[in-house]
Amino acid sequence: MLSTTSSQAPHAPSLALFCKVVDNYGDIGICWRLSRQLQREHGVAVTLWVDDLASFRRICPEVAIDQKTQQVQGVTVRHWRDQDGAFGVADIPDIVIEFFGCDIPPDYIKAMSQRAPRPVWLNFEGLTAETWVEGCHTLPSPHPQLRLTKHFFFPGFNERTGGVLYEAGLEQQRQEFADDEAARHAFLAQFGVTTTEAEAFKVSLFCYPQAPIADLFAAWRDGDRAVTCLVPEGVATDAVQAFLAQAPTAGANATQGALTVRVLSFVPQPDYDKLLWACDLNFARGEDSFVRAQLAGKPFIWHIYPQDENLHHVKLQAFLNIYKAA
Ligand code: TRH
Repeated sequence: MLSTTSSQAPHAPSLALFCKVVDNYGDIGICWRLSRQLQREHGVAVTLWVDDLASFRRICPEVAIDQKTQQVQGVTVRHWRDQDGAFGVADIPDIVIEFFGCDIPPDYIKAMSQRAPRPVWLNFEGLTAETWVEGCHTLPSPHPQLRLTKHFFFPGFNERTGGVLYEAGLEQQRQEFADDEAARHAFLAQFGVTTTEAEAFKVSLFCYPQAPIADLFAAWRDGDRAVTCLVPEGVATDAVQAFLAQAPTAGANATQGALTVRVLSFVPQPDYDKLLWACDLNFARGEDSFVRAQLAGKPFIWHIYPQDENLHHVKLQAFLNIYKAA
């Protein structure tokens, strides 16, 4: 596990984390979570290089999308515009992490090779429960020309992997929230959730566009239990729009039969945990929401990201194997 004891390093190590947003919010979601945790709990001076500030802003509204460099919650955020740029050894921190094999600028790598001591260089890979990662976690990958070695870091679900991100104090916060009905109601009320809606069976719905949501809505609508379904803006838009008979923008809501659907604005990342904690059932999708849904301790449905040649079936089965055994 990456985490849990809170300590301030006597000599704060410095670290640069490079994040390329390939799609959606998982890339920046994981990098932002890791950055904050390293800074808060381990006293690391973190610089987060990210190429897509607009996506970042959706999960962290403090981010300004027009700034080259900014401070956000103790983390230095730099807009990673391209592979150009001249770097010297003074620009290189103690640790460099590239997320998911994103190529960091060549001149930066050259400066890394000239620094004494050379930085620790990690490639932070994607999360999977497949067993092959256990043999690959921490493997070295020497640079073909320079005196530099990159090591693989594979997150995972056991001690032979790098674990998952899990903040100190998270369980206590979750428990306090669970014990505080007024706090839960106030949290939901900010999205317009009424007392009646809050007393129904509450579901958060974060899925990919392929999910058969129209059928799911029809089943809930015709069921005999009141259901409140909370959907972040931009998720399952066709089915939500059809149900609401209006644009699925934040605040839009409608009730048909036993089902109320309500669209929420995207919430800042720490509030996404609260949303999971406040609901009775959660639908999660990419790596990060999938882990957070588990940490929430509530029943969840994983709408795993569909991949070519049904590769996601292998990933899903690998997870089910360890989940059933646990
Ligand atoms: O956005 P995702 O679908 O991202 C995924 C993953 O990156 C996956 O690896 C990749 O293959 C796939 O895209 C293409 O789902 P994920 O990983 O759950 O990330 C969502 C992030 O957004 C997570 O950090 C939680 C955060 N979030 C908020 O902060 N506020 C919100 O309101 C919501 C709904 C999510």
